[in-house]
This record gives sequence, structure tokens and C-alpha cells, in this order.
Amino acid sequence: QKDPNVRDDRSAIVHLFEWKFSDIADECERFLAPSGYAGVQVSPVHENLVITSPDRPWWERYQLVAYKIFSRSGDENAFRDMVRRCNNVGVRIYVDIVLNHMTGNAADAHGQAGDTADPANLQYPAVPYGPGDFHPQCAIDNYNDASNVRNCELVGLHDLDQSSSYVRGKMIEYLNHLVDCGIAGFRVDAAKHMWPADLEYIYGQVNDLNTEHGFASGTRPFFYQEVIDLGGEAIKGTEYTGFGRVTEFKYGAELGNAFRGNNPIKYLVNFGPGWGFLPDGDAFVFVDNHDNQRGHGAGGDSILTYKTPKLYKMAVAFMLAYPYGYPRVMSSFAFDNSDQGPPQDGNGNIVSPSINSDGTCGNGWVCEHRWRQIFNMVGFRNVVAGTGLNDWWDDGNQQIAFCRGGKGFIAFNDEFNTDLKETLQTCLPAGTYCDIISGSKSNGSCTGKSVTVGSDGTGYIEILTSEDDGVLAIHDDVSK
Ligand code: ARE
Ligand code: CA
Repeated sequence: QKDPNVRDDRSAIVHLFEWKFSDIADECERFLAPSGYAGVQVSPVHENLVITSPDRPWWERYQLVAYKIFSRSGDENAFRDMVRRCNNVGVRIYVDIVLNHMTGNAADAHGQAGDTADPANLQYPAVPYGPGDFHPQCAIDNYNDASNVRNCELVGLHDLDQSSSYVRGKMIEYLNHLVDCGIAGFRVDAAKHMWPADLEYIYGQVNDLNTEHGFASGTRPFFYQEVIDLGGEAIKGTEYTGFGRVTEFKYGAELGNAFRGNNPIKYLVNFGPGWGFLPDGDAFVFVDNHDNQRGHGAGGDSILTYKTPKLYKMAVAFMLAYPYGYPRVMSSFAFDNSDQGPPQDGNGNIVSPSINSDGTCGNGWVCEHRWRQIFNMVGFRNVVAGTGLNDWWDDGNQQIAFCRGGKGFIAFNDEFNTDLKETLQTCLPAGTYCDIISGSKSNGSCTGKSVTVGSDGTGYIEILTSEDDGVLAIHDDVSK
């Protein structure tokens, strides 16, 4: 179903890409819960193929050897411990599930837990799967043909037949095992490459969420499905919205295009269905994901990432301020080449992020979710939840501002040469507010800019092009 099953006072999740379970558990307690994050998407948890050439690429996690919980992020005990600790502080866990395929061909194929496979002969004894469980082999080479996309192999990954009751049974058993561990839902990898009716059947057989983890009895798991639909292909995202949300890939592509200056941000006034996107309640949105931040997947050069920080922070702030879709914040490790896996030691173990005194991460982890401009906007989204959008203002080009009910106000200056200096309607009660982008409120005063709102709700807003950030945001909670 389409509800993320989060705590009522929280409204955005974060993908802690390739993080170890023990680090995620710590992060839930020390940072995510206090900052108001609703949940975490973890990288695939199944036993994946160990790939040594290139050396442990991130994408090995998308090649399955078995459904047991065993990867470089940790084993089942570590997973269960993480889910419990995160749930205890109100942070939900979502697992990236790979149902479309097993591995590609590889000599000496073995998984992280030591299970072996013979991919060329479609033998995966640890499940077990054999040749009869796969589609006849062919390559995906025509995105205008739905059968080719769904029944053939995506980049050589051996394609499972989800219409088989044996295959379905194995998948349902795996998903129920994860539900038993206390998770709240699933990111469904490569959903586009599976028939909607097969997925609907499988989802329908998954148990209700585990009440021992605080879910109300009868709560159905959240499913958000990776369907890349930029238009012009045989398969539409809407084929999957009857039983879960769908990733709206046009969202990040168009947002990047706009903030890069290729399309005036004034047009974002109706960002959503007005742009041909999925309906609000069907959409799962993000600025970048683990694929398109490194040139895989969809979106190409328009995608913004941590590598262009000023524009990236503006786009993420817009996503978190604007009422459309269910948002996911990306949290990355630094990379120079697109195969590179997470920071690892000489034995191939993932290295934990270190936490600097200013709250940012070290050891090769970018931790966008710990950037003040991003986590303070997660707080903003929580404060304004349930309000609509009102009092839109723009300069006719690359400067915009809007209110969220009487709860929050945000302004963006995406002009490259023109400062924003305007008295604008903030919709907030009279008072002095701390801008949560340039600073925070600390000991009763603002560490960054402040805005004085008069009895008519207006305030003088200034965002100079020379500033580090092109956003100013205030809200009627801690920021006052
Ligand atoms: C790796 C190697 C390949 C090798 C293969 C098998 O890179 O060279 O042939 O292994 O040995 C990730 C990586 C892949 C990697 C794979 C398995 O991105 O490079 O292959 O893991 O290790 C399409 C799909 C979409 C998919 C994107 C990447 O529709 O589902 O491609 N995204 C998900 C994940 C990925 C993951 C997989 C699926 C596979 O998010 O991280 O792959 O589990 C148009 C179409 C899109 C298409 C896009 C790119 O936009 O509309 O549908 O996306 O082009 O082809
Ligand atoms: Ca398939």
C-alpha cells in the first residue's frame, strides 16, 4: 500500500546508502530521531555476489545468491538489532528488495555468506532455484516492448519468472522474514521489469507488519516501486500505482534542470501533476538516487548531487518544503568513479563513518542528511505537515517564495547575479524568527540570519548571490 507507516510527527526518509546496520542503529538514536527523520532505506540486505573485478563495486549488492540476510552491511542478528533500536526511537526501516533477478554470469560465483552458485547454468542451490525458475534467456534491448522489458535480462542479470508459484513462494517467504524482523516497507528494485499482476499478487501475500514493533494490528507494508518512466516507452508508472507508490523520476530531472538555470524556477508553482507527474499520493520523490548520482539509471546531466552543493541544497530544500509526493533524502559516500564501492578497509570490510565535532561525517562518507540546510528542512516539513501552499511570489524568473499555511515560509534566490531584497508576505505571526538555512536558533538567539515579521505578516527577506546558500526558511516552531 501507499502509506509509509511513519510516526505522525515525521514526514521524510533517508537512504543511508551502503551503511552498516550497526552504524544505522547508532545513527537512528544519536541523530535521525532527534532531527525528525521518519525512516531509513537500507541497501539490499540479501546475500549478494562478491565481485572482485572491479574491487567490490556498490552494485554487487544488486546481484543475489540467496535470500538470507547477509551482506557487508551485516548479518541477520545485526539487522534485527538495528530494526529494533530504530523502531524504539520512532525511525522506520525500509528494505531494498531485488525480486526481478539473481546474478549475471560470473566464474567462481559465491556470496558474502559463502554460498555458491553456477549462474551460467542458472543454478542457485542456496535458495534453491534452477533453470525452470527463470524466463528463457534473451536481452532487454527494446524499451518499446513491454514483454521484452519484463521477460528478458536486464544487463545480463538472470531473470526470474514471478508467475511461477514456486518462485512467488520463495519471494513471499523472504518478504515475510523481513516483516517479522520489524520493517515498515519495501523499495522494490526494477519493478518495471516485472508484470504488475505478479507483484500485486506477491504483495498481497505478505503479512501485516509486526505488532511487537509498535505497528497497529492490520497495518500493511509500504511498497514503493522503482519504475523509471520519463515518457516515451511501453511501460507506464501508472500501471503500478494500484498497489503501491512509484518513484517519480521526472521529479529530480526537472528540479535539476530548473535550479541549474535551464528553466525558470517560477514555473515550479505547480510542480507535480501540473507537470505531468504522478498524482501526489502515488509519487515517491527524490532529487538524486544511488544510480543517477553516478550516471546510472535515468536523468542524465540534469541531476543535482552533493558535488554541486549550493544548487543541490536548494533543490532538496524545495523538495522538503513543497507539498508533493513522499520524499527521500539521499546520503552518499564520496566517489570519483561510478563503480567505486563504499569506504572499506584492507580486508574489504565497510568502514564506519566518523562524526566530526561540527556534526558532519568523515572517513569518506558525505552524509548529506547531516548538512544543516537539509536536516533543518526535514524539521520544517514536519512542522508544516498538513498545510497547503499559499502566498506564492516570484520575480518572474529565478526568485521564488511561498508559505505553508500559517506555519512556514521559504524563499529561494537562484539568480546568478541578482540579489533578493524584498519585503514579502510570510504568513507567520508577528515576531523574530531564525533562518534555519544560514544557522539555527541557539540559546534564544540566531546563529545565522533572522527575519522580523510585522503584525501584517510581512518581513524583509534578503538572499545575496554571494551567500553560501540560496535559500531562507523560517517556521513557527523552534525557529521563533
Ligand atoms: C552490473 C554491471 C553490468 C553487468 C551486470 C551483470 O554494471 O555491466 O552486465 O552487472 O553482471 C545496478 C547497476 C548495474 C549493475 C547492476 C547489477 O546500476 O550497472 O550491473 O546493479 O550489479 C534500468 C532499469 C532500472 C535500473 C537501472 C540501473 O529499468 O531498474 O537500469 N535500476 C535498478 C537499481 C540499480 C541496479 C538494478 C536496478 C539492477 O537501482 O542500482 O543496477 O538490480 C532508461 C530506461 C530505464 C533504465 C535506464 C538505464 O532510462 O527507461 O528503465 O533503467 O535507461 O538503462
Ligand atoms: Ca523480469
